[in-house]
Amino acid sequence: MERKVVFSGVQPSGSLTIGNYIGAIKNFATLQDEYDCFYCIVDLHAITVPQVPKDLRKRSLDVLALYVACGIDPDKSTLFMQSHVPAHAELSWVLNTITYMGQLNRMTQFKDKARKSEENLNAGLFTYPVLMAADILLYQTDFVPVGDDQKQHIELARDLAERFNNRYSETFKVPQGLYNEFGARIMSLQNPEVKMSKSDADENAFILLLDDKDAIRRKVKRAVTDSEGVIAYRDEQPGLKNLINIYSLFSNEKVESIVNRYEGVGYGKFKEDLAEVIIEGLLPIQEKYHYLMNNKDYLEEIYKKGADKAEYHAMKTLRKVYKKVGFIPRR
Ligand code: AQP
Repeated sequence: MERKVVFSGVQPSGSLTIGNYIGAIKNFATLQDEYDCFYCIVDLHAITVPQVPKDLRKRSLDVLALYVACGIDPDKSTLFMQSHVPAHAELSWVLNTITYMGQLNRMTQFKDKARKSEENLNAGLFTYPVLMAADILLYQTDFVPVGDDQKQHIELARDLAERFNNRYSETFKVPQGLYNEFGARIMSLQNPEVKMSKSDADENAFILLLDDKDAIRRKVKRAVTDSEGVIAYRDEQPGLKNLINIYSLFSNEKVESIVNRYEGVGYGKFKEDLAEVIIEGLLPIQEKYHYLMNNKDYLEEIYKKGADKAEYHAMKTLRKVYKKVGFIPRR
């Protein structure tokens, strides 16, 4: 029986945060024994906001090393750079022609990013979700493990697959988002109303997977809580609730048990312990990351092999699409 397909990607638009890890990457490794997994470094997406070319190259390799450091086995999963497989951009163009402007206008991520980069409101930022749909649909994907900030984009991918299938006959599998029940949205440490984001201008808002011990301790200490002074897990204390979530996700201890243990203890002690839990959780990832970054030949081998394999599958779909829309085959 054919295995079901999983696709997901991460932008090399900044150093990765514990939000990216908890919401997405942590689950990638757990899926690879059961499914055919494609994990992409979506560099084409990253240039929708200005990037320094040298940094982008470094970060793209960083994301690859972090994928492997977080437990993804390159012999089981396909790891590759999006720009190495031109079919992504090509399918994206075709899908653009069946996407309604109104749909893209409703995308909350576009609205948020447009607000932040008014001077660079480029068309790529607007059509970002169409490229994401192309990424997913090229691999006849069944499941897409992402944080819940991506729900609207997954809906668009489903919608475009159905629209294309209805217009030209069955071509794409209609994918499903795979969201964590718990931890699908880690919030900013400085403003618990917004999600933790690697491109946040305030570096105290996020913890990076590669932050050192001092930075982690400092950022947790400065995390915004409230003046209630009581450790409780409730919506009225959103900063604390987010910290308890992070504690639970790193320690695998149940929320209830954490709250009971810290009953009557001040925020200071809780934050100190939280910092240590995060440090301990990130340590093996950081060690493996540094080891891999000293073995760049190995990383190069992974992304080259990955691109060949990804391209084989992507081209199968793209050839079908080109035929259905009426392009003359080259041979
Ligand atoms: N705060 C978060 N909590 C849970 N999951 C999150 N993800 C991102 N932030 C959180 C998930 O991480 C995966 C990779 O995200 P991305 O790099 O493709 O883009 P993003 O969602 O736009 O993430 P950032 O960190 O906010 O990046 P920037 O600042 O560059 O826009 C996705 O599955 C996402 O859901």
